[in-house]
Amino acid sequence: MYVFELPPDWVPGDPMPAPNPDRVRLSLSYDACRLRADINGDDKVNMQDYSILQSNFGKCSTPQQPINLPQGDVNGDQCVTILDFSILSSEYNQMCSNSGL
Ligand SMILES: [Ca+2]
Ligand SMILES: [Ca+2]
Repeated sequence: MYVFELPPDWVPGDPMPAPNPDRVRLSLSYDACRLRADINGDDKVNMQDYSILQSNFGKCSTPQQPINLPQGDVNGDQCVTILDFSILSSEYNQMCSNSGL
């Protein structure tokens, strides 16, 4: 997420200043450290996520049963395949922390 800071002498009613590259800073937010393969949403990629993916492996969305991230579709193609497993493998044992960035 980018944050645009206003000049210190700007007052409400003034036209919005053009973005000044010196005043743009990168702000790390919760979303910036979100793990793609965190299937159950606990900010960690571990055996629990693996189990969910494994139990749905090979399934694709049907009108009756959609397949999304909570079922293990990490890359969003509506099927649980080796592609999802490879993303999970690359993030395995990682965790997302809000502090200390
Ligand atoms: Ca998880
Ligand atoms: Ca998928």
